[in-house]
Amino acid sequence: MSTDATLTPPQLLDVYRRMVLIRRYEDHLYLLFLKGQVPGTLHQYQGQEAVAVGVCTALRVDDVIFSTHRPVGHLLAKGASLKAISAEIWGKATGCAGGKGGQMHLAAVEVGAMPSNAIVGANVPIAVGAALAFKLRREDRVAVSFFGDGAANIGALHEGINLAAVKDAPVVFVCENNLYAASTHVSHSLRVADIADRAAAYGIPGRVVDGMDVLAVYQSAVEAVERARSGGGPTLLEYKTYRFKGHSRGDAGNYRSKEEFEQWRQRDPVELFRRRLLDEFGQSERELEAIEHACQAEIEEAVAFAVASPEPPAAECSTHVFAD
Ligand SMILES: Cc1ncc(C[n+]2csc(CCOP(=O)(O)OP(=O)(O)O)c2C)c(N)n1
Ligand SMILES: [Mg+2]
Repeated sequence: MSTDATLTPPQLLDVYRRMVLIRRYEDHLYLLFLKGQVPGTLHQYQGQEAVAVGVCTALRVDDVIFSTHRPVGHLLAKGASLKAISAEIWGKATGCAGGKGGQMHLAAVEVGAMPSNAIVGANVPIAVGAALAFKLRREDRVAVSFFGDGAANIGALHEGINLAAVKDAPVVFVCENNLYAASTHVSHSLRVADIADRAAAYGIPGRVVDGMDVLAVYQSAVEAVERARSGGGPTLLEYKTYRFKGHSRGDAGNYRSKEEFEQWRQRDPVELFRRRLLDEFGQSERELEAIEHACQAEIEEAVAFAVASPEPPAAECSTHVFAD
């Protein structure tokens, strides 16, 4: 099935806005983290923006996404509040998990971003469960599971994808292959060049797509989402991408060569799309700069909100631990 999905000029600019918001927010957090102003740890999304934004642009608000230990990009792409995310990262009462979750446990259920899951591969069966519920209730909704190359060898992932396949569950599996699981290169954990090849074993379509090209991501996601929505069952999409920062706090990424890094940096997804907006889609430099300034202002406002927010009350320490 092939659908030629095109975006209107305002939609194209909104794609750019979300990519810039993710990039600038993550860069800003990184600097504050180095200054010792951000509590906890960070797993950053710079370099992978085209995947989150391309996929989420193919979704409706009431479609749901399930994210990972690297959730900021997915949540912002789905339209989550930057203030609630920031307050959560700062462990404040105004955070999206009341300050109890931190950077790896973000949610914005009101826009379909379900609580992110830091256990590698664990969101796959949960996304399948959500998709089966949509199907049983005859709800016109689709679930998306985001996971990394490192999750591709987790047992629960295979059980989940297989169950989704046999039940024609309305779910899309999005593998962000950024070549590394922490410091382990994919060549040490896989004998196949493409994780998407494994789709054949489940009897579902699998596709390899350039994860640095947001419009290619969008097009492939539209097709997979339409297939899921129309009862055709799941698709396994593998996006070839790269993370520009280390795996987490304090990782300088020394296991990667300068040449490899530079090669991917040349294909910076935000820069690539910016150039296309100017050269191909007739957008003006002024328009793009206005978007960039607005993102910067939103980021500063959100961080100020997080810093000024109150700590969670001590009395709430044991609430939300057991069901009432
Ligand atoms: C089951 C499990 N094993 C190990 C970890 C520790 N861990 C956190 S992230 C990570 C690497 C994940 O790599 P990948 O799935 O490729 O995602 P990426 O970090 O590249 O986005 C590991 C091993 C974990 N959180 N869960
Ligand atoms: Mg990875």
